[in-house]
Amino acid sequence: MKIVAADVIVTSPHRNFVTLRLTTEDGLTGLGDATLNGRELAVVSYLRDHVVPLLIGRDAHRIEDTWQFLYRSAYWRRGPVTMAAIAAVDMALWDVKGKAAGMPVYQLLGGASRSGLLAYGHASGKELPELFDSVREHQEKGYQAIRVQTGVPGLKSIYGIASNATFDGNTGVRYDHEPAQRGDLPNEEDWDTRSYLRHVPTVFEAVRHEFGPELPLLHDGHHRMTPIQAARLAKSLEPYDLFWLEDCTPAENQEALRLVRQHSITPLAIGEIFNTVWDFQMIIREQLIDYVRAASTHFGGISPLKKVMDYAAQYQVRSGFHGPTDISPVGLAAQMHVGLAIHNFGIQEYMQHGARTDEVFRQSMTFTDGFLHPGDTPGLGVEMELDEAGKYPYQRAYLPYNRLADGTVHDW
Ligand code: GCO
Ligand code: MG
Repeated sequence: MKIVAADVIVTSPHRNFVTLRLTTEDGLTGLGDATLNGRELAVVSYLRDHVVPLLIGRDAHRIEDTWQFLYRSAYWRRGPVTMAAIAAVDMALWDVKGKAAGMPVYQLLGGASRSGLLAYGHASGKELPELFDSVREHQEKGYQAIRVQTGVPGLKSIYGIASNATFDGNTGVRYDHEPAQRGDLPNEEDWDTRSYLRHVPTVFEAVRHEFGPELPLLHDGHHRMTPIQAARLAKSLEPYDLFWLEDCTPAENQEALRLVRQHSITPLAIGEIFNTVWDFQMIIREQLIDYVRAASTHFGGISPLKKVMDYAAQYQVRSGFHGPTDISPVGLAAQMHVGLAIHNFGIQEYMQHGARTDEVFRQSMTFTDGFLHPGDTPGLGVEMELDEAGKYPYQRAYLPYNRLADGTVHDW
């Protein structure tokens, strides 16, 4: 089943998405997500200029061989641009294979291990009343697990707060909580770790007091702490029984997690900016994390996601795949198929795309009573409306950055 066309489609219904669309000689199509938030066009070039010529004429059935060929023949390993490009090819090939077999991709991965995927959404508010409203809104939409982010006294703008959110009156969906700003230059935010460390435990105490002990709560540290600061935060949050504390230290310093573990039993999740199975090797083997935060899109696709989870299963480490709105509906579908099939599923992040995005990407997935299901349409269950996509040309967008009070650039 030869690949006869490979098109790279860029569209920006609410934010930029990069999608690879493969067509085979018998007319089957497959989609793959190649979106790298804030650096989208680098992946477009990697695909168009370097990968597409290698795909034409290849057998679409040979997923593993194509993955290994793209990874090894490039010689230059890893990195988000390379791995997003390979991810898109891998997902598109699984999509094609599912369609050829007449089965949803999760069937090809071993079949369903559960009836649905527990999802968590992003509640946020600058102050407590706003945050409580946001938690309630999420509960009304069915969410049974909720991530909590708040403002910090003295800081004007901080990661994870829906200050720029827009509200879709038709669907009741709030979207674009995510930090990417359309425009010519990135937004500058401010940061003060001491103030953050003092404030966050008081927020979780208030949330537990308001919503009780049952509701699973999550929090994202977004790589901003030193090892000892992260250990302090993880320890101080223990009374509030978090489902997980995410990205408490910078992703490059994996050994930092040893120190956090020595001090705390708060479960840890990491890996949304990791690119390969190898990035997880040591921290899974030493049981320094509890949840794998990899995304299908920045991690080389479905094939490596399944591999890392099979490895993690030996250490009772579970999945918590990265599902913000900058993962397209195609990337999200890829994660849902893996999550449904593996035994060691934990939770799926699900922020919800806006109505315009849903018109560009028609999806078979469902979200019912807090549980996701990818649907039973053959392949990934996502089709792209090309005319709709064509209405929204690329718009330059940057992620923000932080400075400390003395002007030093800091992780945001
Ligand atoms: C998350 C992530 C996102 C990232 C975003 C950057 O936990 O969902 O931290 O919010 O900031 O994906 O593009
Ligand atoms: Mg995160």
